[in-house]
Amino acid sequence: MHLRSVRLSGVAILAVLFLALPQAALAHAILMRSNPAPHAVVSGDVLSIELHYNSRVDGARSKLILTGPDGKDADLGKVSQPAADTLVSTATHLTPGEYQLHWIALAADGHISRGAIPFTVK
Ligand SMILES: [Cu+2]
Repeated sequence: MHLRSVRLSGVAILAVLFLALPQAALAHAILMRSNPAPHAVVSGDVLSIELHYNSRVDGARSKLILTGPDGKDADLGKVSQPAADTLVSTATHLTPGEYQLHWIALAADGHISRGAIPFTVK
């Protein structure tokens, strides 16, 4: 029983690899680096947000949402693109506390990916 499940998971891993490879070739958007970096501590009430992906992203169909210390979500609105693989925005009126920057990005291959960056305003 144990051997059988090990073999099954080996097959499952191969299946995942075969499914994942063509998608990687189609450039699904993966976040490479960001400002703020995850778990960064920043100061001031204005923050420049910059997200760099591994592929082209569609800024008009991507979204940045900031969850504040009060737990409320704020859509950061228009996202600009100084480069095809970059999303840029600005958060204002920040008060000290814990934040989560949620991003939703539409890649050139039509796939949507998402993530969250926790950071602190001191
Ligand atoms: Cu993809």
